[in-house]
Amino acid sequence: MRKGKFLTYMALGVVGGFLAGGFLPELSLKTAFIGELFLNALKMVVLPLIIVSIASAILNMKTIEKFKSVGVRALLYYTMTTSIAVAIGIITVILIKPGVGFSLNGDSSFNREMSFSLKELLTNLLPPNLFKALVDFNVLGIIVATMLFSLAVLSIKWEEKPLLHKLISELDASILKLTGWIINFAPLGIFSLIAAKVASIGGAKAIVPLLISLGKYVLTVLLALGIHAFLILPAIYYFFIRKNPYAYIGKVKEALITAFATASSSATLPVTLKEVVGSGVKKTVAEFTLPLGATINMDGTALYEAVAVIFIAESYGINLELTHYLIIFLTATLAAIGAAGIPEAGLVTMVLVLQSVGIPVEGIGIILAVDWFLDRCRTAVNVLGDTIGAAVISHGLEEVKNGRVSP
Ligand code: DAS
Repeated sequence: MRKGKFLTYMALGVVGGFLAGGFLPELSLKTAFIGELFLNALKMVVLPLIIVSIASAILNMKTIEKFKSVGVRALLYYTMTTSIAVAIGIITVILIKPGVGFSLNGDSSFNREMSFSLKELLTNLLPPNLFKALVDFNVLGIIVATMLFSLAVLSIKWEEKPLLHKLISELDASILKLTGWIINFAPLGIFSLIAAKVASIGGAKAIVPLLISLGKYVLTVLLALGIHAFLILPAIYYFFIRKNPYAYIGKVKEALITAFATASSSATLPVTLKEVVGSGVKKTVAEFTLPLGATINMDGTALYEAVAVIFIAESYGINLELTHYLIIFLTATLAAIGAAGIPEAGLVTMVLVLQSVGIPVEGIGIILAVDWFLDRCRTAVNVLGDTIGAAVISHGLEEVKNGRVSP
């Protein structure tokens, strides 16, 4: 569906959802199954999306040597910055509490007793039964298994095996195509979810409190994204490169604007590549790290998923404990690694984070009204993280090459 039309339909879905939920509550509740269908479609595609997204990122490293020389550095750097982003998000939403005071009715069958044992977490790293890992949504085990299998394929020089290369490339393309179809369904799904949600929380009289709560939520996300984008990432750039980070950000501003306009890190890639290389980052490093980053380095998405999930919990009146925050921290970081660089990918993978702590997935219905806007903001932060990552990794490799630091 064309971008402009999609946006129009999304706006119609949001406005229509509020009006229908406010003034036709019975009908809205009767047609809630349409929204359920949309959520089921998101749940259906989220694991295949995560698997092919990570596999293609690793396989596009071409050789195991490249993985060892640059890939490991990049993965460690991306994990560090994404974890920091999630921490920023969690701290910001805990301090502001945008969802507190606004009560969502509905069956929040929230499992309070959540065990977070480090031992269990580590044993889940290598799932003894892959099918059970998929059924149990063991995100960590699925991601580790995907990485290991992908590295094995990388090590047998898959690029020289046309059949295998074609199979994997086509699989990646088809899952992204399916995800795109589901996202095209979003305006109708959003209409139904918002209408049912507004109807279930009191109809017309609930619209204003919901909009106020959403306003606080948007400000919370923007504040957290702003802290990460304009304080943390520049500080990381300066820490490694000792140059003015804001001068560098000025050189890549076209990529950030394109990311906001397209809501897609992958679609922005050509602009990102041109500007990063134009800023002086080595071409070979940029051509390696930027496509990788566009797929697995999503600081904005990870931060956003943590804030959104905690906001939904607050809106349900769910009091999270430390264990839940730890699980949200981990799954938001991992889910973002699996999100693809396409519009609304963060909405798809957020299903995992909600399910990891037993928060009702239909709670997504209250944030859909503003997700089309926040998707743009988080995509711009994702791309900023990729550009800074490329510069830092390139600088680090130069330092190793010049013998100033040990490899
Ligand atoms: N739109 C995604 C991207 O392209 C981010 C997201 O959906 O969270 O980076």
